[in-house]
Amino acid sequence: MNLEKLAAQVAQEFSQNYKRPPRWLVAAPGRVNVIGEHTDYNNGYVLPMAIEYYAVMAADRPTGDGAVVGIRSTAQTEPAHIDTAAPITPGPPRWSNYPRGVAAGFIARGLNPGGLEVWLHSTVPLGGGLSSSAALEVCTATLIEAVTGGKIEPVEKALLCQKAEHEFAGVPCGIMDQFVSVMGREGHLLLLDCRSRQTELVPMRDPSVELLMANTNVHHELGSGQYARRRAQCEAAAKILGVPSLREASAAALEQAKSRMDGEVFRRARHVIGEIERTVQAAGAIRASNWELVGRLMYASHSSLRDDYQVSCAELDALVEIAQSIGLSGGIYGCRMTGGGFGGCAVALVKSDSVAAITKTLAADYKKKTGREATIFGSRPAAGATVLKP
Ligand code: GAF
Repeated sequence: MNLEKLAAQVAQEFSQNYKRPPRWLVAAPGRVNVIGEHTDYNNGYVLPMAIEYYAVMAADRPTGDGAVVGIRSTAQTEPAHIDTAAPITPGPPRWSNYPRGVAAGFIARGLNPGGLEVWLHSTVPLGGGLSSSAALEVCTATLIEAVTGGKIEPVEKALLCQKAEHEFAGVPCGIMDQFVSVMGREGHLLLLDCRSRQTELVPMRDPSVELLMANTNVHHELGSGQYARRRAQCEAAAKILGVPSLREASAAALEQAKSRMDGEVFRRARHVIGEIERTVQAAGAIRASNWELVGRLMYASHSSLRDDYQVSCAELDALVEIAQSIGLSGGIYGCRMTGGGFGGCAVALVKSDSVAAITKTLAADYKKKTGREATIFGSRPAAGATVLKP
């Protein structure tokens, strides 16, 4: 569903629930990462794009007095109540911690939204590795900007949302998801240097290729501790190598330090160093429309995430294996897991005229291999967060 249609639907849902039209309407997209996985918190490069799946919020002031932001959602049975007149702390329900953390960040900057009635509808699949949580954070931030009239710089806005995830959701994530949800641009991928925080838009408008997402429908969960463990292992490797982060490390230096490192820590670092290199190469290959090279880099990324970083799972591996067996003759250039891992989605670079056939084979073979249903969908590169009303 395109954003205008979705926004009209969410406005209508607000009207049905609150018996008046919304005063504000805002949206923030999810993302798919084309390549550069688990590199953001190592100061490396990432190459994601915003997708045409969004968290949308419709809002108005409450009819009575009060400083509570009440959020009701299509996907959650329990509403969120955030009292903006008192210090905001993490609390139930769990999903409310994303908007809570963002509201706290704005209030700390002197931008208090006051009381609101909010209707939330998100089309970003939850737990699909497509940044449903960053979309929710950035959507909340965009709403508070609209309500207070206090626009903050895009980089600051993304960092505020990342902080909310660290401090309220307890996930020590990097900066990729929030940056692309804020700064995505239609028709472009976002090459983000996570050390300098500089961004470069990489056009992706060739009509002969598309990105397809395939959701394993295995729920991914970053709060489980595996993510934090990987991050700590990378920091341990950097320490042994005597560099501030793995961005400053080379494959040769890592090889030399092998005997001084735990085997698992070595493999984690080998993934990150290789993946940073692959990401830079992929950006160049996309600029040159060298789709075969992009595809090879995506497969290499997946193998490294599966074997060295160990964040894949049997279902993601199954999707990539099926993609490989369909091959270039069937229209697939490359495929890899995307996002944090342990479930969620794979992303494939495919020939546009093969999408229908690929979707059919991928779904059927995935069912045969795993007994599960895959959800397969495409997206063009979308724009970042927007205010749709007023
Ligand atoms: C999750 C995190 F939120 C990102 O910051 C990033 O580290 C990603 O996993 C892995 O590349 O989406």
